[in-house]
Amino acid sequence: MDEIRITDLTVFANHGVYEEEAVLGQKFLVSAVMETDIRRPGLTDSLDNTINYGEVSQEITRFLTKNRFQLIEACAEQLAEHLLFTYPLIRRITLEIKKPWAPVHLPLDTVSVKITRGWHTAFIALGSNMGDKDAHLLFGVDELKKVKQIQVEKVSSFIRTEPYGYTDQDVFLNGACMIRTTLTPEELLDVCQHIEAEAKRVRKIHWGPRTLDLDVLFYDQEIIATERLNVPHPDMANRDFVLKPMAELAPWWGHPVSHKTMQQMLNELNARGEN
Ligand code: A4P
Ligand code: MG
Repeated sequence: MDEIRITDLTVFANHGVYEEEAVLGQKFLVSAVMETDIRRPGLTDSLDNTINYGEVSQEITRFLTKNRFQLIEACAEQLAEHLLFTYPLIRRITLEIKKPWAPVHLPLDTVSVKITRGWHTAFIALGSNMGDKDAHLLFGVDELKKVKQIQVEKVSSFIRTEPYGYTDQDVFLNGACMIRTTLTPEELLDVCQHIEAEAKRVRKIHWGPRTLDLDVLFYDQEIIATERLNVPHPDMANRDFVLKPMAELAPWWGHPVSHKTMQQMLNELNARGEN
């Protein structure tokens, strides 16, 4: 990916754990490597198509002088997020914040933190088989939209599907959405579970117990297997209620393990069904 770089921008600000640092202030050096597509501004020679590094430098200065943090870790984390939200053309940013002459009573040059943050593409499955299923799925999408770190890019059609697995239950309404997020996979799961809990609470009042199911289907091309999280969501090769919405949203999307596209996986499942 192409890069625009700002190196060692000096900002005088008041971050630090010690009272003296807050009162006296000190110098911070900020470097940013912004990953962005330079092809278009390169060909058009127009500032409208790119990230204005002068503006970004002003914004970094404004952000670091307006806010006060104890840790340079917090400075970096929150500045990175702020820049990603403010400049949509930044896909990924590596930020380094150096503190020259940090007060540790030893002769060091600088201490610094360096982080890389960016936008990730993820897919969330939506499912409901109780009460006003349409309303439940729409509630799920609306709640995802409310999260600052999530941009819902596409929502599939909602389709009626026969229950899979435990079949002695009502038909499902299923769908999926494609999102852009700065959240980690675990944080995204937390959001999904929080929304499920909210939906449950709402339903207790209006439509009885349960059910909104939000599953993380994909997170970029990552393969995750932890106690809490399995991504890509296992068993999707056998589930048309996952593959149909996925093939509608992103038929070209590749499964990171099998390397088959969503359209291919759906075709194969349909072919098996016809045998
Ligand atoms: N978990 C692990 N990986 C993930 C992930 N990628 N996304 C863990 C979300 N959660 C993940 O989930 C149980 C646990 O899975 C969580 O604690 C989480 O840490 P849950 O939502 O509490 O329960 P669940 O979804 O009912 O269970 P499970 O095992 O995930 O069931 P499935 O596989 O999701 O199946 N038939 C049709 N037609 N349509 C459906 O939507 N859904 C199910 C549920 C069965 N049959 C269906 C449908
Ligand atoms: Mg689930």
